[in-house]
Amino acid sequence: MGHELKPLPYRYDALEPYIDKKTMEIHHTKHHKAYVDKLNAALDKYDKLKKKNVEDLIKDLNSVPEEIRIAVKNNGGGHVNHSFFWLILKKGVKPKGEILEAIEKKFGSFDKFKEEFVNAAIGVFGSGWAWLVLNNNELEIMKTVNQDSPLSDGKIPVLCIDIWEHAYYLKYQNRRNEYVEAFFNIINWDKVNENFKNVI
Ligand code: MN3
Repeated sequence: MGHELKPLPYRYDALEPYIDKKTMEIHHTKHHKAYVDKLNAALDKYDKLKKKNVEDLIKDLNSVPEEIRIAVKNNGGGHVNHSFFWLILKKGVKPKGEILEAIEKKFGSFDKFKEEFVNAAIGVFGSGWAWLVLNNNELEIMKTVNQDSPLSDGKIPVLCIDIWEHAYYLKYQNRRNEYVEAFFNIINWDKVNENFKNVI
């Protein structure tokens, strides 16, 4: 059985015009699926590890045998990061609730938070992610490279943006800044607030 690619909880065109249907379809059915397939292939001979959920694998990479550790880090990371990312996307939800209060308290204002997050996202060198995480119950903006997950550093994701070119290139080409700006129209703040409240 192994790890599975779950269907998205919305249609591929649900985020138009900010993220186009074709990008979402390829991103989910090709890129995300490839991470799941390669994770399963890496774990094939490891019956005990196969039973662990992917978050637990990524939280404790040292428990993964060295010969498959990089494969699990990259493909397990790809699986866990995308599964998280899909759920924080939705059109037309305004920032709200406890997370908005916590953001305003930590960054001074929502606009200041946005500026810092946008700068982090634009500043990812090559492929990676920008995140809002909880680090010892403190909100923090961070970047990761490749498919590295904050979970491997003991940090809890609240919000993230995929900065791999496959996430935006069809529509935005080299204009990463426009993609990051558009992303602020499709953040599911209900889900982000839920992520936040589940931790604090
Ligand atoms: Mn991606």
